[in-house]
Amino acid sequence: MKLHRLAAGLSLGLGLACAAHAQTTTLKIGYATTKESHYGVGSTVFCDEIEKGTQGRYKCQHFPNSALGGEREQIEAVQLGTQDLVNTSTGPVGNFVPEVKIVDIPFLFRDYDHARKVMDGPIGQDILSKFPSKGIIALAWTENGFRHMTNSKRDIVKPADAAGLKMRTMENKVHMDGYRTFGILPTPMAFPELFGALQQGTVDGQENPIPVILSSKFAQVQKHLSLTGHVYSPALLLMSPRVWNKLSDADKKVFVDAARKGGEAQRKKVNEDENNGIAQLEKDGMKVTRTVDGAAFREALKPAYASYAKEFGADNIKKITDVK
Ligand code: EAX
Repeated sequence: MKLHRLAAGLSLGLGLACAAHAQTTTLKIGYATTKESHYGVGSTVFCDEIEKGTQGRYKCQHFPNSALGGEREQIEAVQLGTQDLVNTSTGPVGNFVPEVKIVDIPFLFRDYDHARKVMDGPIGQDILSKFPSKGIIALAWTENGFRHMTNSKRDIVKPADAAGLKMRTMENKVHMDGYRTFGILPTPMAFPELFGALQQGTVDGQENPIPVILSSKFAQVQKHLSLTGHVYSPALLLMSPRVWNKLSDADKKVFVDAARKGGEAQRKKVNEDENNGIAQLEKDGMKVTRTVDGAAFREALKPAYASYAKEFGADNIKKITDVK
């Protein structure tokens, strides 16, 4: 009799385990930098939260270090449904959702507090609502950080120092138009190609937040770092509607809450990298120019601002700069 009961217990347990296993959906999440970077930290918190909040029915498989391609490629894959999630800077996003482009304007945000207030407030949340009609679900804002210039040739204090440098930029017209007013020769390039291009000298420099410069080890191929902080680079956790549309309302709430928690963790990591990263980059051999002539960069940018005002509306730009 005992054997019979044991067999019944085992088959029940096995059945439950299989049922549970059968219900587990593994989602592919990609991002540009390492699993230990700000994108990896934010993505890990998001993934832990959805696994917890769905009792293990959803979990992630990470693809760090641009394993699934550049950010534009990954956004396209999410739109097509061949990739489930991407944690990406807004760099290429404006090519899919034009309403995002306004937040890429150079010197638009005063500091991190201002930027985060805008993204978490009505302006930023309204931008997220523009994604579904373009076949992408924007779960939450995460964060890349304020961008600084690096190059192999010279210190940059004022625009004249940057003039003539061949600088890699993201595939982002708002950035490129702005950087041209500094006299820079902008060269748009997908992130995965950047380290090699810097190593071979195909470009003289690039611009990225400290967390990216750190985790991508740009100190190995760039001598000069100038803390220009010329652009705030927001980031987004984007999801494929293919997966989103299958979620129950309760699970949708779990995913959005998890993405917000991931964004908070990512911002915390950006803060840490901003506080400790510059000293680390100096230790790694970079020559850091801490004080740049911000007023001269803003002055140089004025012609681009005229076209930004025409494209986005001066009142819409003012709504962002007025956020206290
Ligand atoms: O999102 O392409 C870039 O320079 C981005 O800042 C990088 O991929 C991190």
